Amino acid sequence: MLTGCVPWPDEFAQRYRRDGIWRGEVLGDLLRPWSARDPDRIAVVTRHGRHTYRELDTRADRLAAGLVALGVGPGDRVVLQLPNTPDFVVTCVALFRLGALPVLALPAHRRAELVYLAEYADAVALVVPDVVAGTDHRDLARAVRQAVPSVRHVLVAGEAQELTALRDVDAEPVDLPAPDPSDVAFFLLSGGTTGLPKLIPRTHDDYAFQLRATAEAMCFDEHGAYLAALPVAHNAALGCPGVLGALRAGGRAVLAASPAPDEVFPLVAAEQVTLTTLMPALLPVWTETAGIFGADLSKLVIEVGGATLSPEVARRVRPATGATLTHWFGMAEGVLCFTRPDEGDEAAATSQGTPLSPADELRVVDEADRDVPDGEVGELLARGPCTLRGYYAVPEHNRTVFTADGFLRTGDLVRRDAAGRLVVTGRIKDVVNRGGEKISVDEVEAHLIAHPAVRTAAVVPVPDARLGEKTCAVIVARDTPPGLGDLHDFLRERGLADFKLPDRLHIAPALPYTPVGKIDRRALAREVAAA
Ligand code: J2J
Repeated sequence: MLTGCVPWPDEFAQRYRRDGIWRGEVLGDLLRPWSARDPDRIAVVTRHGRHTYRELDTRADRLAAGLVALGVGPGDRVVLQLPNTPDFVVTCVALFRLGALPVLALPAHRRAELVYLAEYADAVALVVPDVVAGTDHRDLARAVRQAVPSVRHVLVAGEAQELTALRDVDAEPVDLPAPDPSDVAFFLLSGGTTGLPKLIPRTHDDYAFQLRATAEAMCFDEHGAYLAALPVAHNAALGCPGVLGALRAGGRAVLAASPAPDEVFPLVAAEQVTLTTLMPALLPVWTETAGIFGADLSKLVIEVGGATLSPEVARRVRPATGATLTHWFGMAEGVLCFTRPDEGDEAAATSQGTPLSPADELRVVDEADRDVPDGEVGELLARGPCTLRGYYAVPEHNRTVFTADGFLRTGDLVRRDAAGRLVVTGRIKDVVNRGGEKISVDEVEAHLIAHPAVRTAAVVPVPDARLGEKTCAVIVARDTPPGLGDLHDFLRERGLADFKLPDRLHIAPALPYTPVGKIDRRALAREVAAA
């Protein structure tokens, strides 16, 4: 396995193989069977065009060969920041085929995040779009290349200027040795626990299982059409079953540029979409506007998760739209719990269901790691065939976030309801969940403290009706306190993604600390709420 990654112990790996959970499938084989069987079958659809399995399969082979010619090889890391486009799919599959490892950056990431990811992964290449919604990603890429010497290539989907155009990375297909299915296929970014966000290695075996099992659970097969309304770089839209699972099953992946009703509803109608994924904050928008767009959602199953979903919002979905809701608790780390489409609306409104597979082991524990009785709240610990055994290249961090016997400490508080379903009740990790976008408070605080007028700073969540939570920066100033606008300018200048800019500012004379000298975030959140 790639250095810096933690394999499953042999005993577990053997059991997962023996039980047919891991089947030795490699992700580079995506597109191949359907391209051979039914070449003209539609694989990917956008507002701009339709692409067949054969077309994408051939393009992936040629891109893989072109990457080899550039010197990109097995085990190399490539930071991939592409929006929901066929290029995303083709580039991922090409990298899987040659055994190079995509590191999936989000479209919202800016210079600070891209530099961090490229450095952390020691990436050899960066793949970006040209311009998206006014942001020139080529400028970001140039800055990354300058800051991170390991980055030898910048590939641009679209107008490349002096950089290399992705479309020109093209060569006659070559034979490539298949990667070992137990090895890492790509990296996802963690929503965070403590400190800076970490990289999550996902293996061919474990992700292929996730794609297959989630598709089966959602009854998604070759007749299905999956709508990616969220960024495909996020686990929820990538592989639950998401775009990759849809392609594995021989269905269609419909790529939307955004989850806005005028973007998605025409696609739902034209492509007869059967499955999609949403964050809770968007659900009311869809429920309220489906009628206006005349959208028939009665055949649609919506997976909702990523942040707290209110039962009232959930209960309105079927009456207003006819769609079936499934409620998910997911982590890019691999833990997945969800209600199945046939479990009934009340289960979906009030719980996050049951684990993906019987091989998933979930524990709910108290502060001393003792299992709490059913019905009581505790931290969720998880171990299983697609739950990682260690974050990439952070052995010390791994010692604290995994138990000695390999359970991941999720940092989420949960209980089991009377029917044995999981219910998420809160969180003990230092993350703000802003409508499903995870913000590591340590990361933002480190930037805030660099501001000359800031003596010290903390970031805490504040309740928000639409997003569930927003961020509040609590600042202890050196002299004249900065304004929120100043802080935004400063953080943008430092290259931070917009969704991490604090929504509110609170100036305090000092921060409260716990007896062990950590910032007392609970007390601070109370202080901010009372202000
Ligand atoms: C409250 N908090 C939740 C829920 C996740 C499917 C769906 C979501 C994600 C995802 C995903 C929650 N209620 N229903 O990867 O495949 C919070 C928890 C969790 C963190 C993980 C998927 N569902 N959360 O959101 O890696 O705090 O994955 O630990 O982005 O989201 O975030 P992320």
